[in-house]
Amino acid sequence: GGNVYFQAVENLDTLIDFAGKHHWHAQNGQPGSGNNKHGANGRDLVIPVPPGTLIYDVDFDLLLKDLSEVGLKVRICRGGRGGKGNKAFATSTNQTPRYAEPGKKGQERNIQLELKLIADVGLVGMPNAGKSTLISRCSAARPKIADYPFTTIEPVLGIVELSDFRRFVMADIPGLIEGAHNGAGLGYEFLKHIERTRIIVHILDIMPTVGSDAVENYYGIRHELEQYNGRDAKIYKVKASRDERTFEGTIIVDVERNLPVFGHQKS
Ligand SMILES: Nc1nc2c(ncn2[C@@H]2O[C@H](COP(=O)(O)OP(=O)(O)OP(=O)(O)O)[C@@H](O)[C@H]2O)c(=O)[nH]1
Ligand SMILES: [Mg+2]
Repeated sequence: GGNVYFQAVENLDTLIDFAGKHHWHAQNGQPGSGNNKHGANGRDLVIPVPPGTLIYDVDFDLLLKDLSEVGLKVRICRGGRGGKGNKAFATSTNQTPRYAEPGKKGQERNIQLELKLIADVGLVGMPNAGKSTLISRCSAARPKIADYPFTTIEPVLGIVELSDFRRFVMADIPGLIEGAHNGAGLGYEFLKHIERTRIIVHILDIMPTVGSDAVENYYGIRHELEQYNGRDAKIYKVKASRDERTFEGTIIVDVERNLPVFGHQKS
């Protein structure tokens, strides 16, 4: 029978098609037959996954492969050997046996997929801060944007083209909430996506909803990131979002004074 592979391909950025349980098998090989025919090989099955997918063997709790780049491929199951043709069973007394071997059974395995996105820049922030809005303005990605928290429930990748033909990949990550590093919300699921981004951009709403404070939110998100994997806080940038200018000075000044780094404001 055929082998089963996973391969990282371009243009896939979620494992959404793999939600729940799936069962794949490669084409069966053909049994051997008379006329000294060895059974035909089954075709291989190659299952495309997004780059950044980690392939685990569930039963052995073992990482088989980190498909961290487009093109990388891992064989997870070997197909069974084809059946031998009748000649293989010939003896001195029986030159043309009427027996040919059926194919051998292929390998079976329980596999789990985990995605850790590969991006240059990861956008983090509280739910509803404006992350999806930003990625939709600077890339062709069109995640849903709405005025309520947890609009984005799956990470989204966008390619940002720069004027000199350089480009980088930006990841819009679902909103983080307090306790995310312990799994609050879908925290852990989301945080793992920024493990491999080179830069983390923190989107901060400086006029958050009543009962929420911008400076507290800023430190809250930083705390989650630090607790999660202790990434250097210095690389965080802050972008103020919302209609900053419409507010009478005080809030902005207050936020600016209380934040260590301040990126550019919306013009
Ligand atoms: N006025 C103003 N509104 C903004 C700005 N950025 C985003 N919004 C609005 O804020 C709301 C939330 O924006 P999203 O981009 O969906 O926020 P998000 O951070 O992706 O939210 P989640 O996916 O829920 O985590 C939407 O109604 C946007 O139109 C901004 O810079 N100024
Ligand atoms: Mg969003």
